Amino acid sequence: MAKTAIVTDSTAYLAADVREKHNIHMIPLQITFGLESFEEEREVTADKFYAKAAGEQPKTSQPPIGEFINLYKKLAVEHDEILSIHLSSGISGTFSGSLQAAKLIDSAEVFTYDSEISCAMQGFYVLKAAEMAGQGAGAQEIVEQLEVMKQSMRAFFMVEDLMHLQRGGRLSGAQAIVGSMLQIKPLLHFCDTKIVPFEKVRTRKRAMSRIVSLLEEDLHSGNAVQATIIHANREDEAIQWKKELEQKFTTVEFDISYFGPVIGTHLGEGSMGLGWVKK
Ligand code: MYR
Repeated sequence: MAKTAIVTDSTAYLAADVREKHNIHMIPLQITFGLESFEEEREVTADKFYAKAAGEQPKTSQPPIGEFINLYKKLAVEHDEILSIHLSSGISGTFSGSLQAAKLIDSAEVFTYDSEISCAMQGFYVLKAAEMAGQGAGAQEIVEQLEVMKQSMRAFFMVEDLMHLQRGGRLSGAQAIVGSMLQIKPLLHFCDTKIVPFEKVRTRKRAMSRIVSLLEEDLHSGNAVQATIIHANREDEAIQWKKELEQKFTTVEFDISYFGPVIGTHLGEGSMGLGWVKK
């Protein structure tokens, strides 16, 4: 039986007790306000972040490579393999940092996995990996299972103001809609590791109902799915949406998660999304 350690970063937004229960190790990305930097989830959490960000524009950065090296070395003492699962390589240098650090470790084999997404959907992969590692699976076997999951992983989200994504340079393929951008709320999704507009939608209500119809389409193809609503400081709205979704889709298991400080910096307060994966 292999002894495999599971590592992720803070943007999976897995609560500390969940990480502890499943032996998941977390490396934080960083948030900078002025000259002060904070480790996400350890020193700055979503509850205080949005109020602070309203007054001062934060910046984000990937974890320093030393963080990966130190953690991998520590885990290598008691594990044969390490599987490090990160937010999409198309929006952050975090995955590339983990890859570089992996090459410097020789006392255990380090596998790195590009989730090609982020937030609760990255968390789906991490929890699956931790479950399999707990049953003695090796990293290669786990990665094969994550690749199967990737085929049914979908997430759509909308922002209140595209300026945050534009300013951070994380919106790709937007040229086509740039002229009318101010009047619309484009539905966004990931394509080939990057965030691109999926469809132009005029209002928040229509964007949310379009997401619901996309989920419905997937259910018609016979998939039993687990789904998560993700919100940027809009908990009441998320709870209300969850109630409506649960009434409409009685076979789907819904959960609520959040866009934490790093992702919230790039999406802005009020953003909302729904992601799902085949069970
Ligand atoms: C860094 O500084 O390396 C972090 C950059 C993070 C960019 C985040 C862009 C928005 C991601 C939206 C994820 C939505 C998942 C459903």
